[in-house]
Amino acid sequence: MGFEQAWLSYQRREVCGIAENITGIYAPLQNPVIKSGAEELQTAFAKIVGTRPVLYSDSECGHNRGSIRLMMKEGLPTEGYHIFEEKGMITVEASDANGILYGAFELIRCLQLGKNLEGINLTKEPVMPLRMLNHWDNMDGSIERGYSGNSFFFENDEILVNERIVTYARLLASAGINATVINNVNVKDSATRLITDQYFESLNRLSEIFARYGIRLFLSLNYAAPMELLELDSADPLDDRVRAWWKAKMKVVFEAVPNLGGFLIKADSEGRPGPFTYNRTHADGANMLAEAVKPYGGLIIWRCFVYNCRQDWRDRKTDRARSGYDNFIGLDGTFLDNVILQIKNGPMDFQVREPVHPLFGGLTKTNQMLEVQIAQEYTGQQRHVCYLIPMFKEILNFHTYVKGTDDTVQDIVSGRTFHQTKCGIAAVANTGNDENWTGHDLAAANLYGFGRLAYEPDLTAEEIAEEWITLTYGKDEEIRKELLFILMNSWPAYEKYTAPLGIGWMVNPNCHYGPSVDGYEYDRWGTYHRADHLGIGVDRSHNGTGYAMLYREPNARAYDTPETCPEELLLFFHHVPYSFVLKSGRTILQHIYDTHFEGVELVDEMVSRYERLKGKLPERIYERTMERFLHQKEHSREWRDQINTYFYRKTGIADEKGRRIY
Ligand code: GCW
Repeated sequence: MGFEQAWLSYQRREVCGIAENITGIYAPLQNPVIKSGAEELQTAFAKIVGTRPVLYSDSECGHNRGSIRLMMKEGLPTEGYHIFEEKGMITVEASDANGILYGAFELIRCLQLGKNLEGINLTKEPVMPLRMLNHWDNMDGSIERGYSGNSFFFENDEILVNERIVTYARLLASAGINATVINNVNVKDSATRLITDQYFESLNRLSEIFARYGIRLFLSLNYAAPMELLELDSADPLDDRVRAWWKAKMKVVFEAVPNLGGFLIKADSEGRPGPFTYNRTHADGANMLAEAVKPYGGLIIWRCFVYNCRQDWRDRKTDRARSGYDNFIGLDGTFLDNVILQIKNGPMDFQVREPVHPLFGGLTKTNQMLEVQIAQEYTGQQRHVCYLIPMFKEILNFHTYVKGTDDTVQDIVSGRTFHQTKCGIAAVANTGNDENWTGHDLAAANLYGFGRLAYEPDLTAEEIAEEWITLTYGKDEEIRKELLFILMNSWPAYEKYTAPLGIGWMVNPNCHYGPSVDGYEYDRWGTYHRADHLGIGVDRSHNGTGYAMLYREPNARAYDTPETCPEELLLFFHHVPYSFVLKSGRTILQHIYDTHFEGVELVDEMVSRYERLKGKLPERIYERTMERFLHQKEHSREWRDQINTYFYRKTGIADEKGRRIY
């Protein structure tokens, strides 16, 4: 067993009486999504309970003890479901097919978790309308920032349609994910041609598999496609020829691939083309495309990750953190209704700690989506364990003060604050063609967790982790306890032994892996820590770049002074002397030393806890995970020592506790 089915790798479990007695599943099987749900239940019962209920293509089974019925019922919330048991019969009802599918997977989850189905009565509805993955897969099979092998969507400029795609769709649906973008936002070469007839047939087949699991296929789009496909000499969004070209193009595309949900666009960012070339705004660009896809119900998801990547490190006025906000805030209210702005969780780039992006709470008249990254580009690249759901929860729970005092990022992207339905959450995916999907076995908790969080953000990070552990490894108290400890301590540990107090980066350029304190310090990417022998940090207060003032009160005021700034973000917002004293009574310098030693100790503790599972987990899985832990152990020491030594050499001040610093 190599966990080819991840958390759907069913094993026999002890189940309650009702589950054992199920012999029939009644459902309107003519609906392909409901059929998937019914078949999933059938397979799960066969493998978990050891019985194989018969499928009947009628949901009207009367009242049949020992049956499950899946039925449509009006009035329930979109993609939600109601499950209940009565006299030995289990009913899953929903107002749409996705709701039924999610209800079926919920029942399977109950089986896997060993829950008693007797008297079950459960109503759920997804909080985020769009629950989406963004793959950064290239058509040559490589994956940008991919840490679990190659793409399973593409190889040699061809689209792959095979069994793995089906398992992929099952995994996503079981976690509640309903949309996916399969190609990299950096659209180049053959990927530009995905909107030509060269690829329609395979795309259509792919989209049909996804559709059976309630997942909508999206593509990343090359903004300059009319030029790169050699059909026009411009991509000016206000040029009538360009607008007509896109309209005609979208007609062809949607006719050929009717299940397509729309497009994701990275424009004017890191060398990608965009409307700036023609002195047009991002609203001009997005709206042109939105008009073209509107007749087909298509969405345009436009990324706000726009900044100057040719900065001069000597320049202290330009602040990359400001750029997303500055580029988009003035456009609020000018986007068409089928445009969604997709905003990274923080203003920089998926660091282990960042403030929440100020566009959340800034924008009030625009559809918005949160972008997080489960590919651990800056958080250990799926070689270090780093369970990110606690971070995502902090982000979702951040108070923006855009409307009253209670309003959070979650309220905005769930559509509650501004009464929107075109919104949600996307994660840069962490999958590849590795046998276990995510390279590190424990990184699958981020994939599963992301979907669960998007559907039910009120679940705690612990609840999600526990669920994932039991689904994956079975019900065993020791496994649950040790893996839960590891997962829940992994993000705090990573934060402790890497860049301190919100400053971020300090990684090797390009690959973004491993410590290099000054790696980006004199580079063009706008990512500086400004450390000298006296102090460290970037002044983003009103005296500095003014970034802190982009937030609504009371956030702006709190961020603006070192004394009131949340300490975990202190160096992000302020340049302070090493002697600055934190609430703990420690100086910044001592805090850096201490946390770096603590981080490594925590890793050691995680590893020794994992060792206790030897003999309990399947050997191959135990060994391959252990291999990664051993690397993390060594590599966390490298981080600790490089960072501690750097600051020791800058300051000449020794560790109060006399520990070894090189
Ligand atoms: O910082 C960057 C990553 C790039 C990525 C980019 C983005 C897809 O290092 O690899 O490009 O973020 O989000 O567009």
